[in-house]
Amino acid sequence: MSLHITPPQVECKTPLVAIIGSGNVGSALAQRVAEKNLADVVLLDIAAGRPQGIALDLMEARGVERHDRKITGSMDYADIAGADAVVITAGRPRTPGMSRDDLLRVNAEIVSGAARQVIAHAPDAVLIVVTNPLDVMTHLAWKASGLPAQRVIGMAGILDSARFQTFIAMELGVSSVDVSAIVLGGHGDLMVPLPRYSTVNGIPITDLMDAATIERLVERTRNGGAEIVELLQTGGAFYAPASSTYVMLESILLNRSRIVPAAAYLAGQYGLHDLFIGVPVRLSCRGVESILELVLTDQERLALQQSAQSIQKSLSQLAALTS
Ligand code: A3D
Repeated sequence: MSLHITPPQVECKTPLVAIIGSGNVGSALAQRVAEKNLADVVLLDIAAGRPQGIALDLMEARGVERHDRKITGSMDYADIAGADAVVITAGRPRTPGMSRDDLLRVNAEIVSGAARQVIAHAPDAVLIVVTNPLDVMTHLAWKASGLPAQRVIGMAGILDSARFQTFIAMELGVSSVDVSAIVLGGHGDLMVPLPRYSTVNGIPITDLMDAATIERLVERTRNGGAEIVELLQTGGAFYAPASSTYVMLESILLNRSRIVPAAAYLAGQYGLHDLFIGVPVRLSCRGVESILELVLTDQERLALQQSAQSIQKSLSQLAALTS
């Protein structure tokens, strides 16, 4: 032996993302975070062997994918210590015919339990919630964790907007890259796609398509999750949800200040109080740096209020179920 490479004497701190739930969304997200070299990843699950197996599989791809991120799998929350961001994907996905609200009770317990563990082991992390029903689960995670509202955010708006963006691009036969779309409101049937604020390279889609075509794309967007559930039959979407969550993580960990729609806590903005709902936010290392209040028409404002009422109803239902 003529050459000797000395192992590093001091471990440097690399950003760490903990993902609670190593199912379809969690494992796709872990792959994206690691392969884009954003952060090391801890995958946590209650299913014995699954987080460890996914982590080892992803580790074995490192040489091929040419990155140095460490991916570990665990069933022990102690291993998320030091996480800069934690993503909760733990829960049950929808099955055909099941509404997001059917998931309410079963996922409420899972998410609240996870949020309590997060605060115990990674108290400085920004918390992103993905589990459905999204807006209600984000509210529960905030309550259970006791974190400032700024540091708890729900992922849905980027995904819903990405679906709208895709359908607009497909309809017009243009590149998705040139389409910018925005969807506000809760992640449910009453979500609020905003055609007036959706553009193709700056041109509002209201100048490019007639009202009936836009309404058809809006409906397909509202039904975007269910369309994939019907096709897959054994679970929900996970690639686009993982990509969307990645955008949030990147803006937080790299302090990029991206303006994205996400479920944030409202205290009077848009005339709404004490609930999490999808609005445009500026995401920085501190979480939600600020909330942007778009100028809405009466119709758009009403649609947002109806979406908010449906979230409030689920919150009250849940309170009644658990009292
Ligand atoms: P799935 O592949 O079933 O993964 C869920 C994982 O959570 C499984 O591996 C379970 O073992 C694990 N799990 C269950 N309970 C616990 C617990 N107490 N602690 C830790 N892990 C646990 O589902 P999925 O990855 O397809 O979806 C996960 C969640 O995200 C579901 O609630 C979906 O409805 C939701 N989801 C939301 C969006 C949004 O846009 C908001 C998109 C896609 C999925």
